[in-house]
Amino acid sequence: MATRRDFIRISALGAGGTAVAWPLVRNFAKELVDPERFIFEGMRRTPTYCEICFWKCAGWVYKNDKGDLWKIIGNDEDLHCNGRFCPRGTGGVGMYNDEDRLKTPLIRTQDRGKQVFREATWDEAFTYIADKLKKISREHGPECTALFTHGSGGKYFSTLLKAFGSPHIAAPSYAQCRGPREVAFQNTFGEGVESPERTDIRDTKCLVLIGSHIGENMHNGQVQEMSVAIDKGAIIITVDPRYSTAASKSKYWLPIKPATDLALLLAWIHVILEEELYDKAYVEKYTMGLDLLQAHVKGMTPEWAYGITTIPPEVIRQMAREMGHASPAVIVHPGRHVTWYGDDTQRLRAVAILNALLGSWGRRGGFFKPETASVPEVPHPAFPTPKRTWRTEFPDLYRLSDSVLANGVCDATIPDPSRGCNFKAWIVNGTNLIETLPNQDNTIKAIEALDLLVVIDTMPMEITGYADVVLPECTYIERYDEIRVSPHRKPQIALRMPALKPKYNTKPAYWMARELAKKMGLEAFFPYEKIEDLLDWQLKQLGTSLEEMQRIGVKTFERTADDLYFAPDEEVEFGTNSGKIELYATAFEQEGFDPLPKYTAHEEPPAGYYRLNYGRAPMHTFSRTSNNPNLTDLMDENSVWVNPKVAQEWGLTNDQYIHLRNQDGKRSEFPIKVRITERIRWDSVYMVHGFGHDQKRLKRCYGKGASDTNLITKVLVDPLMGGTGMRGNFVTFITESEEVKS
Ligand SMILES: Nc1nc2c(c(=O)[nH]1)N[C@H]1C(S)=C(S)[C@@H](COP(=O)(O)OP(=O)(O)OC[C@H]3O[C@@H](n4cnc5c(=O)[nH]c(N)nc54)[C@H](O)[C@@H]3O)O[C@H]1N2
Ligand SMILES: Nc1nc2c(c(=O)[nH]1)N[C@H]1C(S)=C(S)[C@@H](COP(=O)(O)OP(=O)(O)OC[C@H]3O[C@@H](n4cnc5c(=O)[nH]c(N)nc54)[C@H](O)[C@@H]3O)O[C@H]1N2
Ligand code: SF4
Ligand SMILES: [Mo]
Repeated sequence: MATRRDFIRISALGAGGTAVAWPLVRNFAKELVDPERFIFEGMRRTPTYCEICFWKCAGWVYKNDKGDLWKIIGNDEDLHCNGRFCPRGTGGVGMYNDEDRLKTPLIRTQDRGKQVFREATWDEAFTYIADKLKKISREHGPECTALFTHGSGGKYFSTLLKAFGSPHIAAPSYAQCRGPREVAFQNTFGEGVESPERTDIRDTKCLVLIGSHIGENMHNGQVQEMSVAIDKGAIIITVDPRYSTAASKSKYWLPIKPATDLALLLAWIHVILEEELYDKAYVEKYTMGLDLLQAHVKGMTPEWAYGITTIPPEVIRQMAREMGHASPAVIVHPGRHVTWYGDDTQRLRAVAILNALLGSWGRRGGFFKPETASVPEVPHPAFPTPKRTWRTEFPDLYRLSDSVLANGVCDATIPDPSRGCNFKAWIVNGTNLIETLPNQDNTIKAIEALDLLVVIDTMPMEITGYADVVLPECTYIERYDEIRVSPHRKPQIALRMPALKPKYNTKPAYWMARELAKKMGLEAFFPYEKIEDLLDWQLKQLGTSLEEMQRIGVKTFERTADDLYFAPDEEVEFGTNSGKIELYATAFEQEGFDPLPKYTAHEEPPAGYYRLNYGRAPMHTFSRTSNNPNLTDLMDENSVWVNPKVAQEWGLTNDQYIHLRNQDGKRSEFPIKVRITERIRWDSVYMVHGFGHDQKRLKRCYGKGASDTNLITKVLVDPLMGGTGMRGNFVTFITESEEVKS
């Protein structure tokens, strides 16, 4: 059997086609697929999928009689949204209308960190980039180039990078988001949770949310299914140090002491085993390691956990019984942004184990088995084989990671004599790394060491200020993109096409990647002349066509097998080492990690400091929507939530502007408004991520609110897979300051 590390090595290289010249895919349905027909011939409705967040709901863009953008609404056929967009999705109109958008390619002419750029033609910009990349490749090897990407156009730049000879494609959705969850579930069930999550919320009888703040986290389908479940009488248990929107809809709210969840989870496992609340037939048939687990959690009683979590023992027992009674229609939700305290993979392993004991994996009301349509890749020459990967620079670290780490690339960019190669060029597509990666000083240090930073974005975000070349992308409303395929109860595809011509001198990512490829002699990897030809070729092989998809937007296929849930007594081979659900993770043991999760205490805030907690607001997505005219109307700054007891101690009043300073002396760049509320524990403060922008070109949001990233200087890295735990930072209040507003 291939070891995990072999698997990582193979997958990092990617599987290319065979090395022959491929004919161009072209002109299959020329008249039918021309987008100009929609733009100019008065078609009012064009399909899209939303780019405001990564739930990727499919919808319709409507124009008015004059041909101006009117509204964006959900597509009724879409499994991600069921015809309804969230407030951010309908506010997508503002992304198109934002007058602060990037308008033309820019090339840096002066100091980094300051936006001193000259306007350039596309050809100049591409020539500049291609020349630099070729030089870097000659001097250091193509592997010294990395792509950071979060968003649809990433596919095309990934092809370009692989064609160039680099395997270094990193997404912040791994090591800054759901990486630990995927590693934990893969090593328990042999499969990850994926996106959209395979949680069967609509049919669940008991939903346990541990720091998963659905309702503020507006991932559409989940929010809708949670409200269906509530209507059907499901019990919701929310574990959160903050009284979240989800907590307000819950039967039970457990205001846990932050950073102690793993103790609660282990105590729940203890009770479920001790009181025999687990699904015995399921556990016997499908799992391995029960005896070892039983011995492991023997002393981890509710009384033990009480001292750690502050949750009373009788509450811990009662919740375990609620879960046991609902089994197998119970979901201990794995969450999504799970990079909290550095032991996140182990915390998510405890979540996975609980679900396994309750028999919820593969069961109605638990976790279903999703199916995904597969879109054929256009045949192209084989990608060259890279000679090095980022792993060479991190021998023996993060052995369970199966993706390139954004933070790893960042660290390996900072010059270090012990490293064979440092990264020299970054291409950054659709990710505002300055706000996205923790420890901003580190990110900036890495950027300062680069020979080339190319940023593809729609807005003049913080990261564009550090670029050598800025390539302005048109918004998702003005472009085609790859066909959306995502795992769901039924396989489904969705089309995004331009509803309007790109504003200003902006272009889609697929065009940029192909033009750059031409300059670099790599056009064989993009064997089509027009994106419409590629899409039509792909869609025809799925039994549809571009013409049909332009009319219907979303197409649903039947499942290939009736296996949404396990059939009674079904024999199942799980994709783990043992072929069983591994309560005891053998792959962890092989790599020298704890095969069963252990609780270790985390650092506590020093006197006068409070744990910095952060999360989402329903009307914004990260830092990307803070300047959106429609969404700033709904919320234009964040505030810091402070417990009344703490506010009294510090003499804070509601709506007062203060600064925050963290344990390393880092002060928030801008003042933030105080919100005094019982909804946060006395040991923490809370703020919404994505505010406190320091780019003056973002006229609506510049200086509004504070940035959590600014204050996250301490990073708790997960030793198993390199995830960046961000919740180990503490802040205090600065009320006396010349910059305080009121
Ligand atoms: N401090 C802190 N850090 C975090 C988080 C947190 O809560 N707090 N959350 C983490 C999580 S869970 C995640 S998933 C990541 C998210 O990280 P990112 O995806 O980097 O988040 P955004 O800040 O929205 O940055 C997106 C960038 O893409 C640009 N953009 C938007 N649309 C387009 C487009 O169509 N084309 C192109 N080319 N660019 C576009 C935006 O202008 C913006 O610059 O952040 C992680 N980092
Ligand atoms: N509106 C909106 N929705 C979004 C996004 C967005 O930007 N805007 N982003 C999407 C993305 S990419 C992601 S990854 C998800 C993230 O959303 P989730 O995965 O749901 O949540 P997290 O960001 O991990 O956690 C936030 C919650 O954790 C609580 N918390 C903090 N510390 C602790 C602790 O020690 N223990 C416990 N039990 N709870 C704690 C906070 O109080 C808060 O309620 O949201 C998605 N949905
Ligand atoms: S959940 Fe909202 S923002 Fe995200 S893709 Fe769907 S409509 Fe867009
Ligand atoms: Mo995320």
